[in-house]
Amino acid sequence: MNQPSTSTDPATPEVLAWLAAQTARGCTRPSLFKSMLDAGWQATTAACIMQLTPDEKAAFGGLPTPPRVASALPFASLDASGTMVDAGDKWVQVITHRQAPELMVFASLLSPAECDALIDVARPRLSRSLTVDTKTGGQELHPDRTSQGMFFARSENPVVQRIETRIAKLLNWPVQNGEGLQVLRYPPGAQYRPHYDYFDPREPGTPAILKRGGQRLATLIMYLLEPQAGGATVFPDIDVRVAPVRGNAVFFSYAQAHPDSRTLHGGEPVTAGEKWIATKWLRQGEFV
Ligand code: PD2
Ligand code: ZN
Repeated sequence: MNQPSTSTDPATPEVLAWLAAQTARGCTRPSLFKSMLDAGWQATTAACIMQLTPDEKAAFGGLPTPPRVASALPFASLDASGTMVDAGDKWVQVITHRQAPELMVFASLLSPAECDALIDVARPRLSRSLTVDTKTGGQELHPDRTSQGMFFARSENPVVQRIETRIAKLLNWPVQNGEGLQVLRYPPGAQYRPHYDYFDPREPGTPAILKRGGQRLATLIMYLLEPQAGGATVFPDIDVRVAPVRGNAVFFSYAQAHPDSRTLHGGEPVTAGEKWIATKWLRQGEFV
């Protein structure tokens, strides 16, 4: 095909008609792109006319790759439709998205089999949940947290490893900067009163905690088993309530370790059945 040289908008009716005709006769997207390059189009112009997705740009080659800008916070990159995120081994649908703070609810991040696999391994290892004591940097029993819990080591088994790799891709954050998955079981009556997940910089124990990978920057709570009633995750400052639907997950990040982050959140009491979750906290640096 010929490359027109005079038009200001390269996506002329002639080019679009040619693209449509090639597509109709079964030409694949990569070969269409290559034909445009062979015809003398600049790669960036061809990519623009074909409206290549970021994945296509990376896969087709010939395009300058934008420098990887280190992000200060974990974040999920939405596709062009604004509803899906590439998590590597699957695409994940975003069913709620809010800003200030950045908060997303993902549908079916985990499969039922993955939820069951985490529960099965965690169950015999549960004990009454501890809270980090920011006065000393140690762990303490806390009445605000009436669940039972355990921690997986990072990459502890193939299912944990697969989920961690998926989360790293989903949130653009290295696996090494994540704490091990924490699994919590809430029997009827158990709850997690509203709190912040970052470590309070004013507390004397915080410097010791931060030595293991710096501050927490973001939280991903994944629902493994939904209770028959109760157990929503609530964000009182922004009036958000997330239903604990099995397989779904809520993500939020906090640029400041301060209440201005508006990330106060809690788990409402379970009133019937059991709620199980797995939480992944993401740190600034490598968590050791
Ligand atoms: O289970 C919850 O809904 C919940 C609420 C608040 C979990 C956490 N925080 C957490 O794991 O940090
Ligand atoms: Zn929390």
